[in-house]
Amino acid sequence: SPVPAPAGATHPLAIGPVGAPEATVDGFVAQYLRNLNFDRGVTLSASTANDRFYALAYTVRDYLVARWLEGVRRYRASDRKAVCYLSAEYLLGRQLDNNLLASGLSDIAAEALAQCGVDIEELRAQEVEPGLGNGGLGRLAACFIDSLATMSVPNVGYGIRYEYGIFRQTFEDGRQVEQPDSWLELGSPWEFPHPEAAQTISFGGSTEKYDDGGVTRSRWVPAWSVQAVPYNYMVPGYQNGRVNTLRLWSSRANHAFDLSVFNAGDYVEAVRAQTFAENISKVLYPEDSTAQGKELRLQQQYFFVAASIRDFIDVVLPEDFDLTRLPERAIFQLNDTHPVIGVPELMRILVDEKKMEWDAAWAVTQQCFAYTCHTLLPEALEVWPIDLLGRLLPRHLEIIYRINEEFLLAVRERFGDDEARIRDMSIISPDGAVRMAFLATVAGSKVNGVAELHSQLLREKVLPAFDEFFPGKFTNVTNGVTPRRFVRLANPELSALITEAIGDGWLTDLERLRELEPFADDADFRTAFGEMKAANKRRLAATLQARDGLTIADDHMLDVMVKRLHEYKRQMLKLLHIVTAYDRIVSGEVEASSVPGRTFVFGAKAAPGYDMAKRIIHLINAVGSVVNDDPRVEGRLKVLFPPNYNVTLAERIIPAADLSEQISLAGKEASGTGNMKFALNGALTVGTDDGANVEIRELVGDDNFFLFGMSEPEVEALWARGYTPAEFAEKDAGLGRALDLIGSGAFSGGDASVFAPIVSNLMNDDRFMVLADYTSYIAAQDRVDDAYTDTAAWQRSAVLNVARSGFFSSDRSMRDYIDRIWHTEPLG
Ligand code: F58
Repeated sequence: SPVPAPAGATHPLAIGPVGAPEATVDGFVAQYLRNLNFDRGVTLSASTANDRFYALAYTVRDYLVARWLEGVRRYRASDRKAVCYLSAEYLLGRQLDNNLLASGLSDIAAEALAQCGVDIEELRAQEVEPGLGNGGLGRLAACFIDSLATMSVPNVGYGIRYEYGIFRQTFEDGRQVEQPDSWLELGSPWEFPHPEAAQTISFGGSTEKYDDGGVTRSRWVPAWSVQAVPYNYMVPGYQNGRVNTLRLWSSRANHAFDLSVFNAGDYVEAVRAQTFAENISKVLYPEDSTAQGKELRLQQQYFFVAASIRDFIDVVLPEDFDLTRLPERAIFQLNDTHPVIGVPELMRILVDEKKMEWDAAWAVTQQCFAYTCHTLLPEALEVWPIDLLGRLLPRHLEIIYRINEEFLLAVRERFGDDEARIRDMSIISPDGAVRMAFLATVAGSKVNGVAELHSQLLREKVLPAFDEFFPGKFTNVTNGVTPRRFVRLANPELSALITEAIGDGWLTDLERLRELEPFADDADFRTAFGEMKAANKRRLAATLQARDGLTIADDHMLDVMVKRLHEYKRQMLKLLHIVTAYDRIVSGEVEASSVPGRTFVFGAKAAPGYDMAKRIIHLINAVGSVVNDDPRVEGRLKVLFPPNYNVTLAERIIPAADLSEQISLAGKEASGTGNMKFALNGALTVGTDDGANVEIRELVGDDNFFLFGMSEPEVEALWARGYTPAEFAEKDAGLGRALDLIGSGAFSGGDASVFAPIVSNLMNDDRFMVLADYTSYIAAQDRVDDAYTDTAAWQRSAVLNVARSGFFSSDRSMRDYIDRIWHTEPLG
């Protein structure tokens, strides 16, 4: 934050931020060399690639800083409401190109570095992406803050600066091995640490009542505390001169605390305490869809949320701000339940510290929070055992009890003493755990799902009693993705084609892609489009060659499934298709030479403790090595599984894809956002009616989408009738053979035991109904093969996918949140 000039400062430069360097090639060169010399302490000729990358990042930063500081100053002088986005994850991806693009410096930087004889490609490769998220949820947060900056909406993204982000995946004998992601090893040029602005965050202890001038009040007497050190990151809008802030917290030992132990003479204990404190922000939990009640996780959640709320109240808002008016200045958006402990924290601040009446505090709190739910899987809904929560945050537990008491009283007033209903709606579950989604729903001014179908199911199936009790509280905001990163940066060729056809402006008004529709019938445009795809495939081929030694054939259709490995996403269904295609060739049912060439690309990390997911990863690799090496296949089918799928790799793979696999069991994928990125890059989707696939299909049209599988009501009906997967294996001979091949050891050197658990799980349990959707999936894939032979028709569909996917910009998502949930305005 900008420090006001000391009283008595008379130099004109001391008043505001110092201006940015001149935005010319010469200006850039000078600043770049200055940074190399003064910041890295090296000359160009003696510099390492890391020095050169750092100096470049610092130079880009230098251009953005003045706008950033000016924006912060203007925001503070205004009385605008800010969006405080609370998210335990931000999956940012590399920053260099994004920041160059946002600041309009891409061409200047390229020319400047060329004049210095520096290879910008080499420097790009130096950047380690901050993988501070698991998957969709974390990437969504990153897209949202990009959009808010681009729309000039005041926003602070709050989160955790994990020292280790999502693990680095390697394969050993086809099995996943996790390595720590030490992304900070060479430093991180984009961050601004502020150790002097650390906050004290307390834990444990007990509560007590005390007499406050005749009023009995409660207060928390914590047992231990840590420091939360803010690290600021700039979030530049796209060429609009706006720069918002992402503030991530890092934990550090509390010096006062240390000292007492030092004085007691226990040096080792003091150091241990320090390590303990620093553990809080040490590592991102890699579970992507199960909520584990781990104490450290709750510590992380409270740590960042408490620091963030305090930061906004004490640092961002003016001193002595009247907190009854907090809703006019802040909306705390809860990205899933991870930050929900912020609800009792704000109550504690208002009631215990600011001595507000409970009802007044509750009115403020309810207006200040809104909650986004990202799942439907019951195992992903967070609950915290009351003993754990009470031990770590005793005062918060008391506050939660009181919130629940008053809420249930209101339920009784409305519905009478309907005990079953009371039990179903209680924030405290019958087995003694705090249901965080319930707490968020009771406290939030709005609750939203992330796609139409998901929001509907959330209302009708997961929280129907709450929907009835709080009419109008539930709403939908369909997810979106930032076109700056996922079209402009990831796919410059497509971007150039679009701009040539419809002019610029579409990058900040993505619905304008509609104007491309007529070009779908323009043969020249389609040819150019095909050349774009081919160029992107070559670029991907070069990346995979250099990165993993993998090769892709030019003339193959690229069929891509990239996302976290989870049974509900059904990578197994994709594998069964591949095994079937392989079986058709080796059994002689089809001639290899008549099979259209296809390369299947997987990217997927499995949660380290998720056994079945890890087995499936092993199976993908095993099928890959057999299929790729079998001469009978004549190279018509190829399976590639580059390890360590991340944002950087996504940016290469998505623009090259022909076919996008979105094949979750209907009713399980909340939205998906990869599905949107593929459609925007001109891949056709083969998908179920699930999550945002439904909206994609509605927009691009049935002719340009390969739909298969049961609908959500059909899934429900089959469950209700009783699902016996083995029956499906009997009915479809192809399915039976594929399962036999896997189960008999054909992909494990004859050792049937390796993959037998997968087959037995499918035959006997199959929670996500892979076998029930197999026949329909294979039929859809046969339609895909047919369609791909008609290049003109395929490309027409691909162009229409691009033209009709403008809705999926995260700018539109932000507009929806702003209009229906946040009621904020841009700061012009
Ligand atoms: C994802 N959730 C949804 N959770 O699965 C996906 O459908 C949706 O598009 C996306 O959110 C954005 O709304 C998701 O990524 C996680 O990674 C959590 C991490 C922390 C533990 C619980 C899951």
